[in-house]
Amino acid sequence: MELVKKRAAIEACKQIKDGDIVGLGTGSTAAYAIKEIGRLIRKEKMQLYGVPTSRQTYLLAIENSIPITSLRQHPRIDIDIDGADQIDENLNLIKGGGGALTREKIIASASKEVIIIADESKLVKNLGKNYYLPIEILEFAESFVKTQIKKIGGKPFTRINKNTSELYKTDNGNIILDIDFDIIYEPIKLDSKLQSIPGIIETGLFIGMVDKAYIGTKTTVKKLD
Ligand code: A5P
Repeated sequence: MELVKKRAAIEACKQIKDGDIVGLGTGSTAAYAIKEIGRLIRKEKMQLYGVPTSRQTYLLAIENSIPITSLRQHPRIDIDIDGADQIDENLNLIKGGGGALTREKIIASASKEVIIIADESKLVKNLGKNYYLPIEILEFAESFVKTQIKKIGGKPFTRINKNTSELYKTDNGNIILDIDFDIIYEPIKLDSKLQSIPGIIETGLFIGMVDKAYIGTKTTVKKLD
């Protein structure tokens, strides 16, 4: 599995050009891309700057000698390479398993090209089956948001930090709800319903944002456009 993720990441990194500002995704697959970007800088002498999507990614980028920049300095990112939790046949995604969905969505939206890297277990016919949809919300609004979500057919669970058994907090100081919607047949409709609930900061539905996906299999890397 690790080799499969690594292969997909290395293949995707071939799309990076000298001088690029690169969005750095979060998660175990994106970590392989970050290591490869570090190698491109050190060994291939490419001049690249990274915009991290989480604190965890920021630390990994520093460890791999990637010069860090920000959206303030570079509002337009050339290429974003990130992982996903589920990918449907239209390259719509569920993201947020690692809790970084809000910054990940901002970086993806600010990027000229978005490339998703994953192993083939992430490919699904419909989003939502066997994976709860993460959303980032204000802790203040927790009970209100949960009530509204139940009204539209979801079962929300507040994410707990497994290490501390306390509420899981995002890099932005907010909390995450993981919602069981069963199969999400109409992701666009669901996303707009969720976006209209006050207190929800961002949803893990990434719709129409992805240009390409590199899917690692045991034998090859499939490229989906
Ligand atoms: C982070 O918030 C997520 O969106 C990740 O991109 C996602 O969880 C993928 O992680 P893995 O590559 O570790 O499966």
